[in-house]
Formats: sequence, C-alpha cells, structure tokens
Amino acid sequence: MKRSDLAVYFIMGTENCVKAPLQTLEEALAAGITMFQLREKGSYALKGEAYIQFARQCQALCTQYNVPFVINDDVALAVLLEADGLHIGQDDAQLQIAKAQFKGFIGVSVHTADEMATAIDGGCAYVGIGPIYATSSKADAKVPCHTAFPKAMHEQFPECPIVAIGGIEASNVAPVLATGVDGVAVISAICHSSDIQQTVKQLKGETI
Ligand code: TZP
Ligand code: MG
Repeated sequence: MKRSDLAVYFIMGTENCVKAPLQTLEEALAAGITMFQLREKGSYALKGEAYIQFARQCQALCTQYNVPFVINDDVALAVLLEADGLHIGQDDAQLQIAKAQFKGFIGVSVHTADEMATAIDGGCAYVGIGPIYATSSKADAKVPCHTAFPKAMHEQFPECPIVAIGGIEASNVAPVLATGVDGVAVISAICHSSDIQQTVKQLKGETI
C-alpha cells in the first residue's frame, strides 16, 4: 500500500448501513474513497457462507475501482480471499502470528506510543489512531484522544503511515488533517451521508 491510500479510508459492515451495503460501498468507491475495510460486527453480523459471499462482493467492487480491500480482524478470511490487507486491534491476533499466515499488508490500532513502537517493530504497514472524537460506531471505544496525540505520534514516528479514526466527519476533519496524519478512516460520515460524493471530497480537505 501507499501512504496516499489512507486519505479517505472507508470502513463498513452491514450493521452500519442505512442503504443497501453494496450500494453504499459502490457510491463511496465512485466518490473516490482510497481504501476500504470490511468490518462485519454486531448481533446481526453475517456469518458463514453469507459473510464470505458478501466479502467477495465487496472485494470485487474494490477491484473494479482499484481500491485496496482490507479485512478487519479475521485472519482466516483475509487469507482465504487473498485480501490486499488485514487490520487488527490490540485485542485481536498478534501481529507476528498474523504475519506468518497472511502475506498482504497489516494495519494495527494503537493507543499509546509504546503500542505504536511495537507495531512498527513488528512490521505493520500503517497504524490507526483513535477515537479522535466521540463515536457511536464502536461499542468498546476508548475515551477520545483529540488531535494532540496523533500529532505527537506523527512527529515521533514520521516514517509510519497514520490514519486517524473516530467521530470524524466533514465538519471536524480540518484539525485532524492539520496534525500531519496521512488520512482519516470513517464509518458513519459516509454510511449516513445524503451526498457521499460531497462528503468524500470534504474528508479529503478539498473545497467544493
Ligand atoms: N475504531 C475506533 S473508533 C471506530 C473504530 C472502528 C469507529 C469509527 O466510526 P465513526 O462512525 O467514523 O465514528
Ligand atoms: Mg478488532
């Protein structure tokens, strides 16, 4: 992956969507998202063959738009589908174990400088930092870190690509981009948008 792939990183699972999930993904791809992560969570999450088929449909759309396709948490699915990337949190498979099984790139969620240093030593492709702001899309989200933390991590580890996540939308993206991070990862800003084209432009910091 390239650092610029993190510019607008759309994350979605069926429970996040207001419209049909594949329609939301296709609109987001057409609008210019630069990376996509399938994060299928929650009580109504697809399971088994339905989950695999949905993942394959998301992957096919990403391939059509030449956008990297990333799987959240599920190392086995990432291996099965030969996804471009895998994203893991601190509570998920350890980076070394995931790397032994999956040959694509791996991103890691980090909340402290120590976790970030460990992820870098372990060969992560990028880190996710957040939640920046309050979010209702992650049940067990930590307390918001706001913009000082990603700014400090970018200064301390300038070679490591960073994507900021959590509560980011068009109205509050400017101070996040000003920290020097490579981009923003969003769920609801796109899933709940009435104009995805416009939202993606705004998240890129482009004025209309
Ligand atoms: N990790 C930290 S915050 C978050 C995840 C997956 C949820 C982001 O969703 P939203 O709707 O963009 O706040
Ligand atoms: Mg996780």
